[in-house]
Amino acid sequence: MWTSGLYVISAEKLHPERSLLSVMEAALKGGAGAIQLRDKESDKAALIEKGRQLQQLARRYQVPFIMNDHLDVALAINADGVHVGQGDFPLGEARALLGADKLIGISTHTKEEALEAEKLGADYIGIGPVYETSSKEDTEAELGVAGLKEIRKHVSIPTVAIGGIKLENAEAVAATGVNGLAVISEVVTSNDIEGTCRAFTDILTEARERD
Ligand code: TZP
Ligand code: MG
Repeated sequence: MWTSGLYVISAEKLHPERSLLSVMEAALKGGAGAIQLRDKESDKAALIEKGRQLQQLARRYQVPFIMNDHLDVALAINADGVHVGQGDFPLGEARALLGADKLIGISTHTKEEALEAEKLGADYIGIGPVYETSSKEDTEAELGVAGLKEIRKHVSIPTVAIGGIKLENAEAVAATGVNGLAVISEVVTSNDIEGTCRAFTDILTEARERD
Protein backbone atom coordinates (compact mmCIF):
# COMPACT_ATOMS: atom_id res chain seq x y z
CA MET A 1 0.00 0.00 0.00
CA TRP A 2 3.07 2.26 -0.12
CA THR A 3 2.55 5.18 -2.44
CA SER A 4 5.71 6.55 -3.90
CA GLY A 5 6.07 10.26 -4.28
CA LEU A 6 6.20 13.11 -1.86
CA TYR A 7 6.24 12.09 1.81
CA VAL A 8 5.45 15.03 4.06
CA ILE A 9 6.58 14.83 7.67
CA SER A 10 5.13 17.09 10.33
CA ALA A 11 7.00 19.57 12.51
CA GLU A 12 4.38 21.56 14.35
CA LYS A 13 6.84 23.93 16.01
CA LEU A 14 7.92 25.22 12.61
CA HIS A 15 4.46 26.64 11.91
CA PRO A 16 3.16 28.18 15.15
CA GLU A 17 0.59 30.26 13.27
CA ARG A 18 -1.10 27.33 11.55
CA SER A 19 -2.71 24.16 12.82
CA LEU A 20 -1.17 20.77 12.25
CA LEU A 21 -4.27 19.58 10.45
CA SER A 22 -4.48 22.54 8.07
CA VAL A 23 -0.81 22.20 7.13
CA MET A 24 -1.07 18.49 6.48
CA GLU A 25 -4.32 18.87 4.57
CA ALA A 26 -2.73 21.50 2.32
CA ALA A 27 0.10 19.04 1.66
CA LEU A 28 -2.40 16.34 0.72
CA LYS A 29 -4.25 18.74 -1.57
CA GLY A 30 -0.91 19.41 -3.26
CA GLY A 31 -0.47 15.70 -3.93
CA ALA A 32 1.53 14.35 -0.97
CA GLY A 33 1.55 10.56 -1.29
CA ALA A 34 2.11 9.86 2.40
CA ILE A 35 2.13 11.83 5.64
CA GLN A 36 3.91 11.24 8.92
CA LEU A 37 3.37 12.55 12.44
CA ARG A 38 6.80 13.36 13.86
CA ASP A 39 6.52 14.96 17.28
CA LYS A 40 9.24 14.77 19.89
CA GLU A 41 7.45 16.97 22.44
CA SER A 42 3.91 15.74 23.03
CA ASP A 43 2.89 13.16 25.60
CA LYS A 44 1.28 9.90 24.56
CA ALA A 45 -2.29 11.13 25.02
CA ALA A 46 -1.64 14.10 22.74
CA LEU A 47 0.13 11.91 20.20
CA ILE A 48 -2.85 9.56 20.11
CA GLU A 49 -5.22 12.49 19.59
CA LYS A 50 -3.12 14.06 16.81
CA GLY A 51 -2.41 10.70 15.24
CA ARG A 52 -6.07 9.81 15.16
CA GLN A 53 -6.93 13.07 13.39
CA LEU A 54 -4.13 12.69 10.86
CA GLN A 55 -5.03 9.06 10.21
CA GLN A 56 -8.61 10.11 9.43
CA LEU A 57 -7.38 12.91 7.21
CA ALA A 58 -5.00 10.64 5.31
CA ARG A 59 -7.77 8.12 4.79
CA ARG A 60 -9.91 10.78 3.14
CA TYR A 61 -7.10 11.37 0.64
CA GLN A 62 -6.38 7.64 0.36
CA VAL A 63 -2.74 7.90 1.28
CA PRO A 64 -0.93 6.18 4.15
CA PHE A 65 -0.47 7.80 7.53
CA ILE A 66 2.73 6.81 9.27
CA MET A 67 3.44 7.31 12.98
CA ASN A 68 7.03 8.18 13.77
CA ASP A 69 8.79 6.43 16.69
CA HIS A 70 5.77 5.31 18.72
CA LEU A 71 4.69 1.78 17.93
CA ASP A 72 2.21 1.82 20.83
CA VAL A 73 0.52 4.93 19.42
CA ALA A 74 0.42 3.35 15.96
CA LEU A 75 -1.28 0.29 17.44
CA ALA A 76 -3.71 2.34 19.53
CA ILE A 77 -5.00 4.30 16.55
CA ASN A 78 -4.66 1.54 13.96
CA ALA A 79 -2.27 3.70 11.94
CA ASP A 80 -1.31 2.59 8.44
CA GLY A 81 2.27 2.29 9.54
CA VAL A 82 5.18 3.21 11.74
CA HIS A 83 8.60 4.69 11.06
CA VAL A 84 11.49 3.73 13.31
CA GLY A 85 15.09 4.85 13.57
CA GLN A 86 18.17 2.70 13.96
CA GLY A 87 18.25 1.57 17.57
CA ASP A 88 14.54 2.27 18.08
CA PHE A 89 12.01 -0.53 18.26
CA PRO A 90 13.49 -3.56 16.42
CA LEU A 91 12.01 -4.02 12.96
CA GLY A 92 11.26 -7.73 13.28
CA GLU A 93 9.42 -7.17 16.56
CA ALA A 94 7.50 -4.26 15.08
CA ARG A 95 6.40 -6.50 12.22
CA ALA A 96 5.27 -9.20 14.65
CA LEU A 97 3.10 -6.68 16.50
CA LEU A 98 1.74 -4.77 13.51
CA GLY A 99 1.20 -7.64 11.12
CA ALA A 100 1.94 -7.95 7.44
CA ASP A 101 -0.56 -5.34 6.26
CA LYS A 102 0.98 -2.34 7.99
CA LEU A 103 3.80 -0.28 6.59
CA ILE A 104 7.09 -0.25 8.40
CA GLY A 105 9.81 2.17 7.42
CA ILE A 106 13.25 2.63 8.90
CA SER A 107 15.89 5.34 8.66
CA THR A 108 19.18 4.25 7.15
CA HIS A 109 22.50 5.94 6.57
CA THR A 110 24.71 3.18 5.22
CA LYS A 111 24.58 0.35 2.71
CA GLU A 112 24.74 -2.15 5.58
CA GLU A 113 21.74 -0.62 7.34
CA ALA A 114 19.80 -0.57 4.09
CA LEU A 115 20.53 -4.25 3.37
CA GLU A 116 19.62 -5.23 6.92
CA ALA A 117 16.34 -3.32 6.70
CA GLU A 118 15.47 -5.09 3.47
CA LYS A 119 16.34 -8.47 4.98
CA LEU A 120 14.12 -7.81 8.00
CA GLY A 121 11.15 -6.94 5.82
CA ALA A 122 10.93 -3.16 5.87
CA ASP A 123 8.39 -1.78 3.41
CA TYR A 124 10.59 1.19 2.64
CA ILE A 125 13.78 2.81 3.88
CA GLY A 126 14.54 6.44 4.49
CA ILE A 127 18.06 7.35 3.33
CA GLY A 128 19.66 10.46 4.67
CA PRO A 129 20.47 13.09 5.48
CA VAL A 130 21.15 13.93 1.87
CA TYR A 131 21.90 17.57 2.64
CA GLU A 132 22.34 19.69 5.73
CA THR A 133 19.17 20.00 7.79
CA SER A 134 18.13 21.86 10.89
CA SER A 135 14.92 19.87 11.37
CA LYS A 136 16.66 16.99 13.15
CA GLU A 137 19.12 17.05 16.00
CA ASP A 138 22.22 14.86 15.99
CA THR A 139 22.06 14.01 12.33
CA GLU A 140 24.77 11.96 10.73
CA ALA A 141 27.08 13.26 8.01
CA GLU A 142 25.42 14.43 4.82
CA LEU A 143 25.43 11.78 2.11
CA GLY A 144 25.04 14.06 -0.87
CA VAL A 145 23.41 12.71 -4.01
CA ALA A 146 26.40 10.45 -4.69
CA GLY A 147 26.09 8.77 -1.28
CA LEU A 148 22.34 8.46 -1.69
CA LYS A 149 22.72 6.84 -5.11
CA GLU A 150 25.31 4.41 -3.81
CA ILE A 151 23.06 3.17 -0.98
CA ARG A 152 19.91 3.08 -3.08
CA LYS A 153 21.33 0.78 -5.72
CA HIS A 154 21.88 -2.05 -3.24
CA VAL A 155 18.21 -2.54 -2.32
CA SER A 156 15.07 -3.29 -4.25
CA ILE A 157 12.53 -2.09 -1.67
CA PRO A 158 11.23 1.48 -2.05
CA THR A 159 13.67 4.20 -1.04
CA VAL A 160 12.85 7.64 0.29
CA ALA A 161 15.47 10.39 0.36
CA ILE A 162 15.43 12.76 3.35
CA GLY A 163 17.31 15.73 4.74
CA GLY A 164 17.57 19.24 3.37
CA ILE A 165 15.44 18.53 0.33
CA LYS A 166 14.22 21.79 -1.21
CA LEU A 167 12.57 22.59 -4.51
CA GLU A 168 15.91 23.83 -5.81
CA ASN A 169 17.69 20.50 -5.25
CA ALA A 170 14.76 18.10 -5.68
CA GLU A 171 15.51 17.38 -9.30
CA ALA A 172 19.04 16.22 -8.49
CA VAL A 173 17.72 14.02 -5.67
CA ALA A 174 14.93 12.57 -7.81
CA ALA A 175 17.46 11.80 -10.56
CA THR A 176 19.14 9.26 -8.24
CA GLY A 177 16.14 7.01 -8.82
CA VAL A 178 14.69 7.14 -5.31
CA ASN A 179 10.99 6.36 -5.07
CA GLY A 180 10.12 9.18 -2.76
CA LEU A 181 11.22 12.49 -1.29
CA ALA A 182 10.60 13.04 2.42
CA VAL A 183 10.38 16.70 3.27
CA ILE A 184 9.75 18.73 6.41
CA SER A 185 10.77 22.39 6.43
CA GLU A 186 10.45 23.26 2.75
CA VAL A 187 6.81 22.18 2.89
CA VAL A 188 5.58 23.12 6.35
CA THR A 189 7.11 26.62 6.34
CA SER A 190 5.95 27.44 2.83
CA ASN A 191 3.49 30.28 2.26
CA ASP A 192 1.93 28.10 -0.39
CA ILE A 193 2.07 24.55 0.91
CA GLU A 194 -0.23 23.16 -1.75
CA GLY A 195 1.76 24.75 -4.58
CA THR A 196 5.08 23.65 -3.08
CA CYS A 197 3.86 20.06 -2.83
CA ARG A 198 2.57 20.16 -6.38
CA ALA A 199 5.97 21.42 -7.56
CA PHE A 200 7.70 18.55 -5.73
CA THR A 201 5.37 15.95 -7.18
CA ASP A 202 5.83 17.38 -10.69
CA ILE A 203 9.60 17.12 -10.30
CA LEU A 204 9.28 13.50 -9.19
CA THR A 205 6.89 12.60 -11.98
CA GLU A 206 9.18 14.13 -14.59
CA ALA A 207 12.19 12.29 -13.17
CA ARG A 208 10.33 8.96 -13.29
CA GLU A 209 9.26 9.62 -16.88
CA ARG A 210 12.93 10.07 -17.77
CA ASP A 211 13.91 6.74 -16.15
N1 TZP B 1 15.87 12.42 9.26
C1 TZP B 1 16.98 12.66 8.57
S1 TZP B 1 17.08 14.27 8.10
C2 TZP B 1 15.59 14.65 8.81
C3 TZP B 1 15.08 13.53 9.41
C4 TZP B 1 13.82 13.44 10.16
C5 TZP B 1 15.00 16.02 8.81
C6 TZP B 1 14.50 16.44 7.46
O1 TZP B 1 13.91 17.72 7.53
P1 TZP B 1 14.07 18.83 6.38
O2 TZP B 1 13.50 20.08 7.00
O3 TZP B 1 13.27 18.38 5.21
O4 TZP B 1 15.54 18.95 6.10
MG1 MG C 1 12.96 7.85 15.59
